[in-house]
Amino acid sequence: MADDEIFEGTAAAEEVTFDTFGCDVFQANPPTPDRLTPDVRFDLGVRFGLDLPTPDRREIEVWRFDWEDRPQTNAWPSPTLRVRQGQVVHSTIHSRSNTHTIHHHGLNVTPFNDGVGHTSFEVSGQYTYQFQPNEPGTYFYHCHKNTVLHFEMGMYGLLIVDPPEGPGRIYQGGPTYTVEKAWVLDDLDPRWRDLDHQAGLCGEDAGLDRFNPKYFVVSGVFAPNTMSDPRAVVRARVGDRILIRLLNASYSILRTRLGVNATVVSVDGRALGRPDAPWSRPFVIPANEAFELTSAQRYDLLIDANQAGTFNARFEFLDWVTRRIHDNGRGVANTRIVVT
Ligand SMILES: [Cu+2]
Repeated sequence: MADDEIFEGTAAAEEVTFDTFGCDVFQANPPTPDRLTPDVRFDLGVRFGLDLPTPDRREIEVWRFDWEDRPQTNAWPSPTLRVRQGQVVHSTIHSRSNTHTIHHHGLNVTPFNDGVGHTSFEVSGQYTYQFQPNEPGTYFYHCHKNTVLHFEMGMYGLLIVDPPEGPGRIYQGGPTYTVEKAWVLDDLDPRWRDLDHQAGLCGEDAGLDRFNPKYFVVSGVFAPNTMSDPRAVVRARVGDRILIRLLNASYSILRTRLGVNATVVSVDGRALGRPDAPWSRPFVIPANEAFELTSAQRYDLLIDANQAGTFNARFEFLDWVTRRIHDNGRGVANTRIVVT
């Protein structure tokens, strides 16, 4: 199919200007180039209007993705995608109203499949992103249209790439784990819920430089419920080796303290000390020592559960400019690692 057929009726058929890569990007639903038979496939529909109850008895809306071809989770964050190194993956977006994309963050796929509208296209109907992950680790996917807003609104989910043999190892022949937990940290600003999909996209001042989060969340659980909710609390037995996949999906600097020694075995989907990266090696963060992740960063932490006990995990959400804890010091979430 010729390019002008694929993009007929969109900006691509017209004169290419600065706006073509700004606020008037290509909108298209083209066939996937070099399409293969996938080893694994996901169909994700765009969803709006999920109102989550907040601890102060209000509600806050999130946008998200949910399964298109299997029972809905009706949950947030969006479903976790799990694949294996070397698999051909098809991840299809179903975007019924407006345009959106799926960017599989950190996988470095081909530009046509990267889901970054400004360098490829936004999807108004459906498009199948095709890629083949070659580094096991922790990733995430998110909408990359008017990204600052759509990501804050919640259009993201975790993406895990296992080694070829499946879950249980960091990489092929690498360290093992027996218990796994994802901690996905986020902070929500109610004011941003009043903004339109396109807000700020074409140069107008929508106030996207002002971010004052009021709610602080671990894997979909609002603090302070994070101390008891099983989505946040880690449970293990003595002798287990716990893998925590920590993603900073907030717009804060995330300062974390764990009450137990943890070894960082992977950063941003790249395992430390793997055979093809002999210049790197895992490193230990001693108990109660703070470490910081900026937005979109991931640490994979291994913890040896060698004694029974309850170990705290404390997350502080720091303002980028002032480095103070958000919401007048209330921008904190706590949870626990319970070893029995
Ligand atoms: Cu979007």
